[in-house]
Amino acid sequence: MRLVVFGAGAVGSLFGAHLARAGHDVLLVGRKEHVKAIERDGLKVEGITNMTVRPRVAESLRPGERATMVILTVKSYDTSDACKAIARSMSPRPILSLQNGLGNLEAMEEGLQGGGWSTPRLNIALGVLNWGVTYLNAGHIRHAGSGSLVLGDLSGGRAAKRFASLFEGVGIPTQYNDDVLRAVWKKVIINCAINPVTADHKVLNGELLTDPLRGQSVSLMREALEVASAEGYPFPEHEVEEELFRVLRLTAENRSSMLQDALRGKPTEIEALSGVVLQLGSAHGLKLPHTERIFKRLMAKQPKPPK
Ligand code: KPL
Repeated sequence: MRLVVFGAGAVGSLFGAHLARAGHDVLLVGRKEHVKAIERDGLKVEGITNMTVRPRVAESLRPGERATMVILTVKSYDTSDACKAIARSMSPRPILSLQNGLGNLEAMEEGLQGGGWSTPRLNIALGVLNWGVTYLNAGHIRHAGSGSLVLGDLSGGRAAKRFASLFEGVGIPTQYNDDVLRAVWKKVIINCAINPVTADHKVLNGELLTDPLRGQSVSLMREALEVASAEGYPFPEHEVEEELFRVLRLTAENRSSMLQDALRGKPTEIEALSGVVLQLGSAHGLKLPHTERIFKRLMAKQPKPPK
């Protein structure tokens, strides 16, 4: 199958590698240095997965790009622009978001519509991935741990079922969930509890298993839980706490995506995580002191997203 992975960072490159190894014709769209390194030496994956593969690579999409399906793995703040470029290059087809944060669905619809797709929601599938993957350097990533991959469609759509069978076919265990927005919220809560703490203290995920960072992480989890519940997605606290520690154990040796961005001097996804949680919380009259404090600290440190 001909596949485009748009956003060849750590996650996009890993999915592209698995699909290419299984014989799919993969085009990875990414940044110049990564593209050049892969053209020269192939894409190297180490860790719990080891392989070197040679997918096709490009820095942008050509008009009339042929692809059966598209996997979107750009940072949340690049979603709308990326989707506009995709829609300008090809007619409507299944597109899966494997991204962090809230607001990606709306940004995808805006971008795809802006690029000319008329009812993009029917083509969009959402994915929730709890894997630890690190971008080591150009052409080289580490797969540190695998949690789960949950996919789902929005009302009326069928795209996620096609992605689920694609991934199962290449040996990536995938669950299909009828209420994917609930799964997105659960992941957002987990990311709000892990990513900002690791980026602020420059530590691996596993450091959050012990105090004092464990306490900070649980406080952030509780605040995000309150907001999720006010938004109509209530979760039993013990269930999310168990999931938080399960993800921390499975990805203990991993640098969270936010820490990786912070160390590379890139903008982080703090606005699509704690920032959106704070906005929604304030609309519900909720006080979120831990989230507010860490949001301000990380916003003060980060460069502005490129426009
Ligand atoms: O999603 C992640 C991320 O880093 O963004 C986790 C699951 C926390 C793995 O690090």
